[in-house]
Order: sequence, then structure tokens, then C-alpha cells
Amino acid sequence: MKTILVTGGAGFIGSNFVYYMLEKHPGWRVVCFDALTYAGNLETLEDAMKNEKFRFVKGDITDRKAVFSLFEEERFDFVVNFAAESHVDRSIEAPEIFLRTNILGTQVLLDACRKNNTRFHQVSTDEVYGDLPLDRPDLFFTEETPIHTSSPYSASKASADLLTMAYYRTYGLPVTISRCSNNYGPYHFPEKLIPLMIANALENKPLPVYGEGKNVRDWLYVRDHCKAIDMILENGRPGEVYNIGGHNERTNLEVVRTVLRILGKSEELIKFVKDRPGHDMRYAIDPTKIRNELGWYPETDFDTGIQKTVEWYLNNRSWWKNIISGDYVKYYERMYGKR
Ligand code: NAD
Ligand code: TDX
Repeated sequence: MKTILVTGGAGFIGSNFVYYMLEKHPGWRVVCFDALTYAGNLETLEDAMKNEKFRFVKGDITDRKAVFSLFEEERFDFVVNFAAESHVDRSIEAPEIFLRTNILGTQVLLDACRKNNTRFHQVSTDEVYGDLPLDRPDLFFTEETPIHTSSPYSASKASADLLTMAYYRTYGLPVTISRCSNNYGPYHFPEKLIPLMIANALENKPLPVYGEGKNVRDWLYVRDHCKAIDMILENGRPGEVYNIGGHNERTNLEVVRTVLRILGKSEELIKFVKDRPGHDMRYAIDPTKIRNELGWYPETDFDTGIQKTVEWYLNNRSWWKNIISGDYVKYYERMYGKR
């Protein structure tokens, strides 16, 4: 039996990972440590709470005392760090909390792992590589692509990656890093492109597309991401970075049109709005390394995944409606003022 600490497990990818691990490794204990910021949602973990192998602890990764006392209570075989401020637009409006959580929080976890010689996995992003031009479809991010960040969010994630590698080199801490492309699927917070478009379309509200909607993202169904992290924990080599992506590139406009088509809604709902400052043009991952070394491949293509995702939002209206009308707006206004 192994015990795994999942930080940020009440958020989108972290919660999907909690469910994936409880199902895949029924003998393992899964401990979730999450501050429940605006993006964390205990409702998401309701089913996990019924599983005796699952424990939820409310806490902040920047709180050294709380993190170290958790490590005294439990012996972890792995720590997987999903906890982060994750939304690029928010980082442009208010960068500070991104630096605090994403960099200093990661450092606290690294220190706790160092003290206990615990294997640490950092969940990073392809945004650390910057972006690719639209007129070079032959280019992809590999693990050797230089770090070249655009937003305060991506700069904070890149800093955490560098710190993680420093702990490997300097202290010999067993670490791995994964850098994945845009995830989508159940429990995705409705501020991000796909869930926001689904929610707005269902409520017949305008769908705000930044700029001309030509920016390209490489979409990865969240369960495929969870599978990749599990494989890295089992067979990944310490000190290595693994890119995760499914070769599912789409322009934002294509994605929005697909959502409207599945829902049977009019394209007249699309509203082109002011572009995001510093907006990255194209992300595209080369997943050769994880495929060749670990045998990972994505199981869900975009057409299947987006259909499943839209259906999930149709069947779970109260989940996202509670968020839209509830505490998250209050939290957002407290942190950043009225929009
Ligand atoms: P999310 O915003 O949905 O969830 C983040 C979770 O972290 C929330 O539950 C929140 O409460 C928790 N959290 C925030 N600050 C915390 C703190 N100080 N202490 C403890 N918990 C805290 O994010 P997500 O989309 O699930 O992303 C998870 C991770 O994956 C992040 O590290 C993100 O950078 C990375 N990532 C996300 C994507 C994507 O497409 N969503 C792609 C690549 C990488
Ligand atoms: O209302 C919108 N309109 C719009 O056109 C929103 C919210 C987004 N967009 C565009 C901006 C991007 O080109 O859609 C694309 C996707 O935007 P987001 O959902 O905000 O994701 P992105 O900025 O690509 O970052 C995501 O992927 C990488 C995650 O939020 C990050 O946490 C992850 O690291």
C-alpha cells in the first residue's frame, strides 16, 4: 500500500486525479491538501469523501507549519503538486498571489519532501515554453525547448520548475516534472474557455472570444493527463521533465463553434472582444519522450472528449450554477475588486 499527497485536489485536474487514483489503485491512501480558494470546491470531492482510503485536509501550501505538521502525521510515498493559481487573465490583473502560491508554496512542499526524502512531482504547463508562430505548423514544444514565458502565471510556473530542478541537483531530491497542454473535461472551473463557453451558451449569454479567435491550443482530455502522471510516478526517471499532449490542436474559434454546434445554439452568440495582453499564439506539444519511455498515449480524441464534456455540463448544471452564483464571485471581488 502507498500513500499519496495530492495538493490542489479540490480543483479541476487535481480532483480528476484523486478519482483516477482511487479507482486505479484501490489499495492506496489518497490525502488531499487544498486551501479551498475560489477555485477549490468540496462538492467536487463528495464521492471521494465516501471512500475510506481518502482524506481531505484544508490547508495552504504556503503555510509551512501546516505542511510540516501534515508530514509528521502521515508518511507519504509521493507528493503530486497541483495546487496553484491557474488562470492567466487573473495573473495579468493581480500577479502577486501567483508568485506566493505557485513559487513559494512549491518551495515549502519541496522543503517538506526534502526533510522526509519523499518523491515529488510538479504539475507544470506547456506555457513555460512561451508560444509558437501560427505559420510554422511543423514546430512543437519538446522538453529541450527553452523556457520563454509570457504571462505572470507562466513565469511563476517556470520559476517553480527551476526550483524543483534545483532541489534535484543540489539536494538529490527525487523529483519529476510534467508539462501538459490545455486540459478539458468534468469539474473544469467556468472561467476557462471551454466551460465558460458551455455555461454562457446554455444561458444564452454572449461568448467572449479574445481578438480574432485564431489562437491555437492543444487540447488534452483530463483523464489522459491523470494517466500520464500515474505512469510518471511509477516509471518516470527522477530529474526528468515529461511533456504531455495529444496532438489535438484547434483554434479558439473552432472550439467555440464546436460547443455551439453540439448544443444546437446559434453562432450569433459569439462576441469578439478585446484581446488578452501578451496573448500566446499557439501551443503544441511533442509527446514523443513520454510515449517512447513510458508507453503513454492519449485515449480520447477531441471530438469524443468535447462531446463527453458538454454532456457532463448538461448533466451537472447545479455544480457550475452554484459556482457562478456563489462564493467564487465574492472571493474574486475580495481579492481583486469588482470586475
Ligand atoms: P484549478 O484552479 O482548477 O485548481 C487549483 C486548486 O489549487 C484549487 O482547488 C485551489 O483551491 C487549490 N489552491 C490554490 N492555492 C492553494 C494554496 N495556496 N494551497 C493549497 N491549495 C491551493 O487549477 P487546475 O486547472 O486544476 O490546474 C492544476 C494544476 O495544473 C496547476 O498547477 C496548473 O498550473 C496546472 N496546469 C493546468 C492546465 C489546465 O489546462 N487547466 C494545463 C497545464 C497545467
Ligand atoms: O473568455 C475567454 N475567451 C477566450 O478567447 C477565455 C477565458 C479564454 N479565451 C482564449 C484565451 C486562450 O487563447 O481561449 C484560450 C484558452 O484560454 P484559457 O482557458 O484561459 O486557458 P490558457 O490561457 O490557454 O491556459 C490554460 O492552459 C494552460 C490553463 O488555464 C493554464 O492553467 C494552463 O497552464
